[in-house]
Amino acid sequence: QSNRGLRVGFLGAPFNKGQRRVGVSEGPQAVKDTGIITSLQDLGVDVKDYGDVEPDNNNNNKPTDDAGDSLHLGPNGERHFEAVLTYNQRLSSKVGEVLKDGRLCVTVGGDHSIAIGTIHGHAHTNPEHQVVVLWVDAHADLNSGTTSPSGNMHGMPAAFHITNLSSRHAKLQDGFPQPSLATIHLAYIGLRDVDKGERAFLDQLGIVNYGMRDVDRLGMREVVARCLDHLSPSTTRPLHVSFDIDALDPLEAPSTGTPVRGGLTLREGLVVVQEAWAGGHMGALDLVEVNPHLGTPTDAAYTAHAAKEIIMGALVGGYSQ
Ligand code: 6HN
Ligand code: MN
Ligand code: MN
Ligand code: MN
Repeated sequence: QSNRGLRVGFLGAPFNKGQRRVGVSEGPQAVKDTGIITSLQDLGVDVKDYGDVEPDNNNNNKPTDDAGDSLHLGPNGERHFEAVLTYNQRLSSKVGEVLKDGRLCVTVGGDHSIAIGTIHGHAHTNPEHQVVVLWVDAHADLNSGTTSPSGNMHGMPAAFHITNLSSRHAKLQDGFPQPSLATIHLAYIGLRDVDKGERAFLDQLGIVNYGMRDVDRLGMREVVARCLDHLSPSTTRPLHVSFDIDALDPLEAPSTGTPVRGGLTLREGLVVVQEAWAGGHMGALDLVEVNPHLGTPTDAAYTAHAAKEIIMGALVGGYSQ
């Protein structure tokens, strides 16, 4: 497979209000600082940088639970409910723009609440196509306001897209975000910190999910093969990969807000994205939760490098390994 002809659009989503830690809004710049765009161009990929979708107000990157900063809770205690949704509505349009330009859309976060907008944009740009989603994460991000232990909306984005769950969330006045996925259109890899309410949704709805024990028993090649077989991406079923860097073990990606030990090696993460690449039909990729403020500068650079490797693996497969 040659990279010639591959057209990619890069979007930064420096958004931090889906969680409480400073610095995740600097994720896009940290990943760009790895030289990823030049590296892709060197491999013959046509990359266009669309810049950042700027939040209206990131509070100058102050802690999002700072005293004096109004939380603007949603009807079920979702923190910064309206700020998260209005940002994602703009992000969704921008993702649509990139896709309409005929480019695979890579969105670098920012916290994982940005997947409300990226998946919405992907799903609604081609409404006759059914987007299918591979969610790679230590967490299921399937909470509703009522099941969430934290109120942080980065723990909720998947739930907005599932038709059977979206009614648990309030919407903006104009109905945003409209759900786009049946339960069979989503599969998880890497889970190891799932909340009680999320586990109940996974079980009740029968959502395909492979946790770390499954990876141990089956091996990653088998796990990803089963997920792709289930989702069966095609020309008319574009694949959306939403990759939370905390799917990787904290030894591989220390600079992230909700690290959970016992995670994927970088090699296992690469198996996921390289197999997704090999199958073709990837329409969009999210890479989220890189927080260069956490850990040492060495940790931050190491984490950004892991993010670069994952993105490159998804776009150009085993380009060097
Ligand atoms: N992420 N399940 C926890 C919560 O607060 O809902 C953690 C969510 C983490 C979200 O890592 O994208
Ligand atoms: Mn705030
Ligand atoms: Mn996570
Ligand atoms: Mn996540």
